[in-house]
Amino acid sequence: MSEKYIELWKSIDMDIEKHNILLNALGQFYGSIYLPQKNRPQKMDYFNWVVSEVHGGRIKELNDQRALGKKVVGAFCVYAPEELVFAAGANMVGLCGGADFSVPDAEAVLPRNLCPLIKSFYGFRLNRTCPYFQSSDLVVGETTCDGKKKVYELLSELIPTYVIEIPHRPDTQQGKEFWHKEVEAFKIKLEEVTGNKITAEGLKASIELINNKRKALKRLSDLRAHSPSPISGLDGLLINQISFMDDPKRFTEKVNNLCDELEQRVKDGVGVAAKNAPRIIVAGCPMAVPNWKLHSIVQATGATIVSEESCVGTRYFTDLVEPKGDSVDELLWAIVEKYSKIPCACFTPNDRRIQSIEALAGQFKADGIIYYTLQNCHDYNVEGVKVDRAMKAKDIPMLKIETDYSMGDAPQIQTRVEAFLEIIAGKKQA
Ligand code: BJ8
Repeated sequence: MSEKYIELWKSIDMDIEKHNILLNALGQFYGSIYLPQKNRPQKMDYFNWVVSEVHGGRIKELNDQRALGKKVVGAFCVYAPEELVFAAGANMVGLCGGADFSVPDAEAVLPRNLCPLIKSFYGFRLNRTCPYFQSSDLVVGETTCDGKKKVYELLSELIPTYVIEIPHRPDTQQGKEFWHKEVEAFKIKLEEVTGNKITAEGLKASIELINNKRKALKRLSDLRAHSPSPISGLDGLLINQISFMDDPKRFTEKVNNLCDELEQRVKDGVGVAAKNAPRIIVAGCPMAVPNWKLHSIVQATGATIVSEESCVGTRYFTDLVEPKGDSVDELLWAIVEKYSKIPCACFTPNDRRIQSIEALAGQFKADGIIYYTLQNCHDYNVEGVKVDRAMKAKDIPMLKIETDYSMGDAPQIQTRVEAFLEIIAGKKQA
């Protein structure tokens, strides 16, 4: 791939040499984790292809459209209202923030004791190895956690950055009104950047586009709830990750094609793990590409991850925007309603999230929860205390893992996961 796209990468000012090192490492990592999986659905071929072209074909597609005037908005968080971005005639992509590769560059500037996701994305912009960053005309950030909001100040020195202020008590009328003003201001910003007016008709169409994507992901999620699960946790995670990079219309169609195949597997009783394999839900911080660390460790033990209670997972697709009303303002309110239901740990209080984990544990017949926190993520780490209490009350075993993107602690995590699975096995026998 490196030769084929070299001119493209030069045109978006990438560090070609460093990027080659990243691409080689990524290819090997993917090959060693994903390709040896047995009994993968045939329709995963498309998603393998997307990964192989994630720094090539998709970047060409975005830049070909940019040449025709279509802007690219890069984002980090599921609170960035993508319906508005598409209604403004732009593309939206998730920016790289899931790899250890860029962390040393970030640590040359930022404090080391910061969340790896933040260091990763800042490092990717600094070292110019993320083609999505390099293709973005605007980056949209949000005031969720303190680390992110302070790093956006530094990021704005490197790339045009717009920050949406997120109220942390969205259930109050005050919070909703505040959010509505922020969404309205973002709409004006998008119109300014793209030169396109957002109309009610355009917004309705983009709401439908993104709702369809969320519905397809929900359909996939519901299929994973079957026992045995017809698809592996690694593949489920990969599709959730790709949802932030691929063209939404094409992606939706491909996920639905995959779901057709999985429905047949369910009818035939075909699964990817042993029938009695422990069923695990991972709850916590999002896992951006290529963060496959925990899933690969858990899967190697023979257990199945059946769901991710995460923004790269259920928090992204559970609720839809209800396209109520015919004016732009009514539709903006519909967006506020939907987005304020996403239970990020930056909200306080955040009981909706605990209720959602309890409900998922029931729906997915989970044998246990692995509570996943990135190092120095105070919001998810502290909220883990309440989640732990709630799981204890329901007699659902929970293991807390706090980690970063390096593989240094992988053997310890594996040992802890194995011990956790023994507890689950003992409980099942009792
Ligand atoms: S809505 S989870 S995508 S903020 S892991 S950077 S919170 S210190 S990513 Fe998130 Fe939006 Fe919330 Fe979802 Fe900070 Fe924690 Fe790091 Fe995090």
